Amino acid sequence: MLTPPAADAAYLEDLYSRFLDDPLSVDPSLWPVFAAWPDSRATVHPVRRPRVESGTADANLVRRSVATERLIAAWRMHGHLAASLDPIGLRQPAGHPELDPLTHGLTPDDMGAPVAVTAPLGASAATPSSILDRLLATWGGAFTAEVAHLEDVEARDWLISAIEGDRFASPSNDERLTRLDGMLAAESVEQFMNKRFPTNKRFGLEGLEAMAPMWEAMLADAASAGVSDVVMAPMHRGRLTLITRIVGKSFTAAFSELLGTPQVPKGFAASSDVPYHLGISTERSIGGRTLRITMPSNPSHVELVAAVALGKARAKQDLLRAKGEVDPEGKVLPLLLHTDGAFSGQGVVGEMLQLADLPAYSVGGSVHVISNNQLAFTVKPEHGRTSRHPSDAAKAIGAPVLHVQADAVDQVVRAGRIAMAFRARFRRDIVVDVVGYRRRGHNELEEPMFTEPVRYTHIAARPSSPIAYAEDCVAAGVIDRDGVQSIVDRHWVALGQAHDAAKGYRPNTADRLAHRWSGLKPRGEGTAKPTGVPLDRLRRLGAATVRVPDGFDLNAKIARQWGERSDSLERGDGIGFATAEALAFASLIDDGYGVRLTGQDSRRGTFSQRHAVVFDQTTGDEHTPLAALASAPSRVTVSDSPLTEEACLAFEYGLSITDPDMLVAWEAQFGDFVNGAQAVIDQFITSGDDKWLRQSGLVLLLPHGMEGGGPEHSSARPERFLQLAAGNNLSVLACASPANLFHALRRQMLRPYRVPLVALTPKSGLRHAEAVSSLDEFGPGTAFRPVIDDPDRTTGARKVVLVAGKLFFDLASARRERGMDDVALIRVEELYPFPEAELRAVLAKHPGAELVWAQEEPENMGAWRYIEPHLASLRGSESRATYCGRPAAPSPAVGWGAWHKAEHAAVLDGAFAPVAARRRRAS
Ligand SMILES: Cc1ncc(C[n+]2csc(CCOP(=O)(O)OP(=O)(O)O)c2C)c(N)n1
Repeated sequence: MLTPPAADAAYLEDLYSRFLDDPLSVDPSLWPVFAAWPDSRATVHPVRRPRVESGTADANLVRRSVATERLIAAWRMHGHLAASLDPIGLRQPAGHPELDPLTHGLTPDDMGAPVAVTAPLGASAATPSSILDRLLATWGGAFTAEVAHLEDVEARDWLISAIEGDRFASPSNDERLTRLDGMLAAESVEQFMNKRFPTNKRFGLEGLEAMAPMWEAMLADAASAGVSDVVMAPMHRGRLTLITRIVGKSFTAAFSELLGTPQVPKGFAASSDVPYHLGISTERSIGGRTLRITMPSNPSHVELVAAVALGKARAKQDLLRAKGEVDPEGKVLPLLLHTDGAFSGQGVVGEMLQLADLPAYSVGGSVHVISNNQLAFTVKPEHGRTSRHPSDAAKAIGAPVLHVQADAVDQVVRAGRIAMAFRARFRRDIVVDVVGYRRRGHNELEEPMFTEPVRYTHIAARPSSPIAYAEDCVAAGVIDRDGVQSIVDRHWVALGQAHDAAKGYRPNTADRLAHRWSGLKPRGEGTAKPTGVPLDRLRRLGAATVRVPDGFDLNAKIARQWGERSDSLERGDGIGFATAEALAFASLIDDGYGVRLTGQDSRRGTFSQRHAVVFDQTTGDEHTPLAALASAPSRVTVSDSPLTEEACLAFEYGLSITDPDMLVAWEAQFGDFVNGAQAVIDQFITSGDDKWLRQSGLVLLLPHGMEGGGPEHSSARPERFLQLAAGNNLSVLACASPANLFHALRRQMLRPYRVPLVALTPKSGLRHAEAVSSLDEFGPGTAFRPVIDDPDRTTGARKVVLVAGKLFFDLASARRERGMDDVALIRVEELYPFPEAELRAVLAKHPGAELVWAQEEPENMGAWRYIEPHLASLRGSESRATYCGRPAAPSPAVGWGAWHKAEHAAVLDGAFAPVAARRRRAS
């Protein structure tokens, strides 16, 4: 290699640096000399193309150099298509024409000739041939990456430099020994399981054991970078190794779970979950530092838990922020584990990735690791996705992707370490795709030869990944065979001992309400602190919700709306839903709680009712009046959300199970759209405490009501929530009283436990003249009223109509029109828990009255089928309640306005008609 001559070194250095900046600025005869100099300053320095006359020697040099530049760029962009990622070797790399020197006009004769380019680090000479060798070694082997799509040039060049500069590529013997130990430990766990738990599903790690030393190295790097909390999103693959060896659960506890022993004291009521869904929180000491590792429990539904983990990470960061931590993102790391079929297949992954850089959701970047065994149960990649790699969705957010072949153990660890270093430096998402195989079936009970005979014949003939690595280590003199055997023996002895101990292992406490939650009680125990607030405080807080900085150019319509709010507070009556909600939030913040509200258009409010964030009409500056009440900025968030329900709701759930002192509310744009997150509702929100003993006080605000909006702007499907309600797992409300919504929101924080609240919220009711409360109803001594008696007919009614939500106002006006004051209209504001005592007391005041349940929804929807048995048990079979509402229908609402009106009129008529007439109509 040419090096600068001793004489005139400074002059040459100067020329060299000018050459690096612009080759045209130096004599072309120096290009080959300078091109071969080692350049520590830049590996990807742009070299502008010189203008020279064609046909000369210089012209050939330029042609070769330009072509070589293209070749280098092509490898940095498409090298992943040439990499050997399949350890079995059955899936050949796709290749790409631009990886071929000939495509760029480089002939065999050119390959040994000098070129004037800044060669990749490690190229032995500045010739196309040496450069190609280096490109092949760095991008086309067992490790490769996709970085060309990064817009951030510094981040891209850092990665190229790490890759071409062989960062973390030379482990010491001690490091290799540690890795070998991790590999053999993983293999021992799997084999032990095979022997002792042959019929348990375990979703083995075999074929991807290199993940174990990679995870361990990643945690070590996190600890040494100052991370104190790692929030891990788990996955099913390799779960037992992950939770024991990496997260730190004892093998005794893990085996006890696998033996089917309940992990709660005798007599404890909870529905529980299968062992491979159970999360854990541990503290590990790594390299002299303590790392808290949190792994939330997860349902079978793949990938949902990743968004939950993100929400947890954000909550932890926000709590640190509120305590004055200047770099909470440096302290809390989301490490999200995925599997290949799930990552490419599940839509929630794309939704979750899109949260990465949004102010209300960002966590300073997540490290994603995909366990890619190239099969999803029995589905092969060619049937499971169109994209080249399972990781391709991550490129949409500009995340770099490192691909690595799983049998190249040191490269796998290297990939994990580069990802950690990248996140630590750039605070952005990065993906590691570990491509291996699955030694057995999807779980250990199924036969892979049914669908993958060729692949599995090859797999059966291969040594396991840990054994192959052990052989490498023996060959390299890192350890001898006896040493390997003694590692294996040590693991087997430990596993055997843990298994013996597991047989007698009985936890005497349930894992719940720890740490930040220790002041809370189990669900349903104890009563709420008073939710009423002194009236002068309410007026003060109400004023704060409409305060803007001096000189703020407030929109005139909002100013008018806010003026009405101020007037109503001053007068002490006419307080509508928007003000009630603002008072609930403001008073909770004033009490010291955090408040977070997100949803599509939630800052303004779908119905232009909220204006929790206002915008200066001249400058566009935004202002959040509630924030002024907060003890720290991170305790109040009002944010619009992306147009997703599933990932957003999962994220908010993650926040809600982490910070019990934050009212976390998510609002559907219309309640109808909440079903996009049905899996989150089923698997986490309604059942999480029952399965995993993790409480959530999440609030779902779901605009609901049949107002002619058609099938998808009418119903939040209350029937579904009511079907999911059991064991006090939820509150389901349909408030017609603004004061009641105020109390319900406050109750979420003021009761001694947390349960989710599903509130059907008004649409037209937001501006309904009668949908108002007086200030007194918010004051001291007032509380949430599950049932509101009829002030106009308190006793002796001929008929009692029970109703939830805004239909009450329509019925009240229909009653006035008809002059039927012998009918009592009772509002059932809380549908679940069923307010049995309150209803019994009210009904007792109308002995012998005909009882009607009125609803707007079709008979197979709404609350009827849920509430009818409850009413039957209240009244006995003699005087069962009858139904008044729309007939059963497949779709919740009609589309034509005229039909809607006719249906609505029929519901109102029916409520006041004699029973027989209503029966006639129904038939
Ligand atoms: C949403 C959802 N659909 C289907 C399943 C059933 N299921 C569990 S694992 C699995 C295959 C997952 O394949 P992959 O993501 O590649 O992970 P691997 O098991 O191969 O490691 C399927 C279909 C599920 N758990 N969740």
